[in-house]
Amino acid sequence: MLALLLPALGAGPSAATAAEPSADRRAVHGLKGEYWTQSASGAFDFDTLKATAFDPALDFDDLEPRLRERTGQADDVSVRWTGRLTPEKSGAHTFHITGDNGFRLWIGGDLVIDHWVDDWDREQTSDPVDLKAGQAYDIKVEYFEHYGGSNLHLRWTPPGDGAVKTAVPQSAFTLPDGFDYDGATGVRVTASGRTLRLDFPQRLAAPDPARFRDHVRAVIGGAEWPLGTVRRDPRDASRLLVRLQEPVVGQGGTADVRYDGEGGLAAADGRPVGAFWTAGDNGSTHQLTTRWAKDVGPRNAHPEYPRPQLRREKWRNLNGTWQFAAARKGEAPPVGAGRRLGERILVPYPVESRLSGIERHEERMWYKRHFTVPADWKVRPDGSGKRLRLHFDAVDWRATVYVNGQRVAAHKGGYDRFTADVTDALRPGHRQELVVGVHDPTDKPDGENPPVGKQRLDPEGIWYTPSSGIWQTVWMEPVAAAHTTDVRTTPDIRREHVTVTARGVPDGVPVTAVAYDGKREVGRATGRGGNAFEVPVPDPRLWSPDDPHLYRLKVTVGAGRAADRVESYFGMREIGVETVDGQRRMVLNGAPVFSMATLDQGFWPDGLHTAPTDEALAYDLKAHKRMGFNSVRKHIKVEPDRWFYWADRLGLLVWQDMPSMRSDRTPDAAARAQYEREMKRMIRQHDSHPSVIMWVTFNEGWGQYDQARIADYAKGLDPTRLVNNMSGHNCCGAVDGGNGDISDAHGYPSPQLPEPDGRRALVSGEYGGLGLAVPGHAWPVRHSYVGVRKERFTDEYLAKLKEVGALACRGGTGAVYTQISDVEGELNGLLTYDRKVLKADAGRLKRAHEALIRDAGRPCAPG
Ligand SMILES: [Ca+2]
Ligand SMILES: [Ca+2]
Ligand SMILES: [Ca+2]
Repeated sequence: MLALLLPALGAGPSAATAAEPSADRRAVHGLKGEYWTQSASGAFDFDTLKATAFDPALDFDDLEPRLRERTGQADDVSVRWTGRLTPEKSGAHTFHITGDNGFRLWIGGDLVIDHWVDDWDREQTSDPVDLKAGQAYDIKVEYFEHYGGSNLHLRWTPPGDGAVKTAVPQSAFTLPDGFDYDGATGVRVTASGRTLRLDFPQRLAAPDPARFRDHVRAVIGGAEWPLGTVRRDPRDASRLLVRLQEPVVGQGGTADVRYDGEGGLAAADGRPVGAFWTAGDNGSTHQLTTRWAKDVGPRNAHPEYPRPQLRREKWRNLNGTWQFAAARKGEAPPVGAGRRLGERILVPYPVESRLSGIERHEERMWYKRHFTVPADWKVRPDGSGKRLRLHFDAVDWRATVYVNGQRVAAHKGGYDRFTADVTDALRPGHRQELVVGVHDPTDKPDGENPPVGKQRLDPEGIWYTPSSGIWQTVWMEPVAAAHTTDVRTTPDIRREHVTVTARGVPDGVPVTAVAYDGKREVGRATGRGGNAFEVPVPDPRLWSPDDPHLYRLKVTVGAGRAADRVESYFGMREIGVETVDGQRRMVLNGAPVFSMATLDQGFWPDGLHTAPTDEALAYDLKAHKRMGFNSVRKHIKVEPDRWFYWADRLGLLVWQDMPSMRSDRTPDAAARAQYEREMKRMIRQHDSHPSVIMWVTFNEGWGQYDQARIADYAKGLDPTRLVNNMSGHNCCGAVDGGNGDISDAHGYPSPQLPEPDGRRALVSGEYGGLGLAVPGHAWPVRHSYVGVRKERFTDEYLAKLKEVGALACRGGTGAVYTQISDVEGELNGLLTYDRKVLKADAGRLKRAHEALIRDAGRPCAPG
């Protein structure tokens, strides 16, 4: 029914509301801008006046479009803004300007900032200027743009304790005498994100909606927005309401509105309203949500078995609703029946996420719940039965765990599983109390500088909202006293066996491993304790992206009824670097392979670090396959085991980054030691996945130190995989450790390759970054490498892929397109942040990727 009603709202001019004289003109807030060209490049003068226009305030991130529109050129332009400034408070006001390029400011005729200098983005601050509340002062700002980018921001710090520096608001400005303006003065996207409100200084005649709409453009959050019906506000004749066809996401940004004066808009007295170009706020509170969010609830919060490579029959998931409270440093743990916590959180969604139900940042917090141990688990502290192990698959960053008031675990590291044997803390016949304390400093200036990846307390551009606290599954299981904590499997395709190590098994205890292809047993062997032994896999069916074949592995520790029985899986594959046709190349199972990946950051609009569901977790990987990628680079984040399980099953080659520390700080000794501990744990936890082919130990110099030693350390921990010591060693002050198996350069938008060193294989570890905002599915733009039009997106993508192909002929053996999905205000995904829109033609990409992967394995044609 709604669809039928909507056109009626925008029906043509109404005769019922007669035009009234515009006697009640409102005061117009804003400034008069004169746009001039200069007499010569570098003259920085006011030579020829090209246009006079209304500007609501001086808070321009990008002046280029306005300069071009108003003067015909975007360089060698000067602007003079004049008007009146009326402060709300009396006292000393300090003014601040940053700009690209020069500027100066007069208040009440006095020159208070003079920076007529050809530089950029160097803030200038005035001496305090004494102003009286309610009194209007003349204000004049002059500005010149030389070349390149251009921006200007006028801010002030009003008097009073606790006053903060803010943009001088539009409400403080009024137009100078003699400058008449009849266009929109106020612009706002309303809370629903569905309506654009335009306020005018006079009453309007009812507009002709279709005609007006054809002559007005709105760029909201950096994206051209599709406009729906237009009507005059029935309650305010000086206001237009424009329906937005897609909802605007409420994450800041501005609405920029232009009208060319040809759309028939007129004041109530019939005088036409002239062209205008103005801007205002995004007041939307609408948020992006994935299709999976509706499936999430206390009984459906990642219920799947969380450790696919070490399965036991009995287990219990402890995700769901927990008690929650913010915590203070040094606070005693809230143990005991009298200490209920005031809030509820849905585990395992990070506290900042909407799915958690809390949706705010906390640096310190308490989690609490109770659990019971099933009687048939036969858990007994006296040695006659099983032990109970409690698993936290990831808690960012420092966690302390109490069971019935007894401290059972303390762990630092935000991306790895930790486990406690809690048997001795259990109370017989009672429900058990579980309390978890968390401290997560993220990138706090005086914090511990842990590995954080892209998390920032003050997110902007390529840095995103942090995830704190429990963010992966919490669960428990009964185990035999002698049991394995981790089954490591290392395939050897030449000697046709898999090496099995049952970590954690006490010395001398027998360990039997049997490998199956489907139901058919292919080999078995027995070892002892935690020592490696070989299980034959004759004539193996090799694992590859084209045929991700997995073998099952059953492992028995000990014998008889007390034995520990687990099931795992492995893939038979080999990765290396060899010389092929004179070039160092990545080689999979003895044949050259071109590793074509996306940059995959694993952020979600509703769950942040935690995918809403397991289906969502698999979705991005399936999207890779659908588009013909054979690889994925998991960028400075470590996913749950189930993500690797999906990569193993679907057939993707994983480049796994170590999450970096802060990019703007050299880590101290403690932070370095912690980085190495967390890297070791990452490698050990994921060193049996056939999908993982590469460890990336640093990225673009972020938190870098001892590059060569760290790469060697990773290689020593896992000699069967490749090590990339510095992805993007050509970028941003990064230092190439010179070692490892891979040499990696970044380029935007075109891919680049490092110079060959005759030893390492060359990759383009990041390229692309084609930006496209899809209205209704995007945050306002905060960062974009290159803007691309929607209808050109696939062509532009394929043009860059062609360059990847050309580099493959010069020795390129892998490439990583930035990126699989938009993340917050970084809109360069193939998918939107909510995963609802694929920007490219999947079929064309698939064909092109398959051709590249096929041809890159062959010698290149000369030329
Ligand atoms: Ca400039
Ligand atoms: Ca320019
Ligand atoms: Ca965090």
